[in-house]
Amino acid sequence: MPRKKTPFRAGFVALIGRPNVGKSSLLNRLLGEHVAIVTPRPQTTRTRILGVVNGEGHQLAFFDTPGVHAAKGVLNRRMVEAALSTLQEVDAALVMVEAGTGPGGKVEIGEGTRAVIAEVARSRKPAVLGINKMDRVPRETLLPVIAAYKDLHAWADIVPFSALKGDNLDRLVEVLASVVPESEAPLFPADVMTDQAERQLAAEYVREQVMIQTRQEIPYSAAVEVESFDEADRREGSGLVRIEAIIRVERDSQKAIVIGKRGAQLKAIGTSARLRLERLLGCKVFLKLLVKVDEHWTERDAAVRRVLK
Ligand SMILES: Nc1nc2c(ncn2[C@@H]2O[C@H](COP(=O)(O)OP(=O)(O)OP(=O)(O)O)[C@@H](O)[C@H]2O)c(=O)[nH]1
Ligand SMILES: [Mg+2]
Repeated sequence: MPRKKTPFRAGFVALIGRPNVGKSSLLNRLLGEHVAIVTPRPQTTRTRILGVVNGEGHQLAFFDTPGVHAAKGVLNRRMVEAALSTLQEVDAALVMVEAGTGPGGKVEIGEGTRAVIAEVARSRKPAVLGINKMDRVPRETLLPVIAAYKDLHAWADIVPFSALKGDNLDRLVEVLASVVPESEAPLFPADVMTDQAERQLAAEYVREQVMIQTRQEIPYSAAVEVESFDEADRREGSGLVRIEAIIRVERDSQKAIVIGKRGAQLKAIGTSARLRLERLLGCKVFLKLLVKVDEHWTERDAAVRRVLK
């Protein structure tokens, strides 16, 4: 008897969860490219980011989303809306939480995480629970974490993994591929990896360094816009791309900090961002950065819309 062919499966999967649980790290790890910026701070991702993963018999189109939090201010509200509205457009959700227990081994599931799970339940989409950062905890502490989450929702499955180390990601992808629909054909051609244009990534790499290298409210007050992206001297695997970008902050005092003493801070931000960009573009990069004050832009609708476009 001829063996029945396993059907091809393809679908959109939302990566959703509280800020800082490792959603963007997972996307990058699965793609093997830095398409979503990652920092140790919460609220790093501001818009939805597509990343397409192709495997044997399946294609998973992930949407990385901003972390869901009790948002204050226009910018943060828009970020949370972007995350939650993504749930309506996908075939399945990967709800991400972090491994780990509180004092005395007690598993604490916060209000925020419960709210995310409630939204996922309301969407009625099949959901997998992903317990990330398993590299940080002894294996035996995973069981009580799984037990605590098990009854909170009718999960399609629960998978612990480490986006950082790559542990158990094969299993995660296998589970996700089993919950997306059968499909005649892939959703995207094989050469599509992300919707992030190089110009956008350039702005994001600069913002990543601002977030990593500055403190207090600056990471949340900064937006980066690429003014020019000149590739006239770019050659396949060599040459030069000239990029000019503006870092917008909300106050004069923030501008002074981002520039630093004799421009030292701005230089350090530029150097780190340039190195990542050179890796992405495969050529030398000349990166010019300017800092401008745009008073309270995170509170102004039109300014926020421009940044999130
Ligand atoms: N130890 C450990 N750290 C991780 C892992 N995955 C992510 N991280 C770290 O967690 C922090 C947050 O990672 P992100 O990927 O930016 O988290 P996110 O969920 O996208 O955060 P937002 O965009 O703010 O919602 C970074 O410092 C990562 O290096 C993991 O598997 N293990
Ligand atoms: Mg993120």
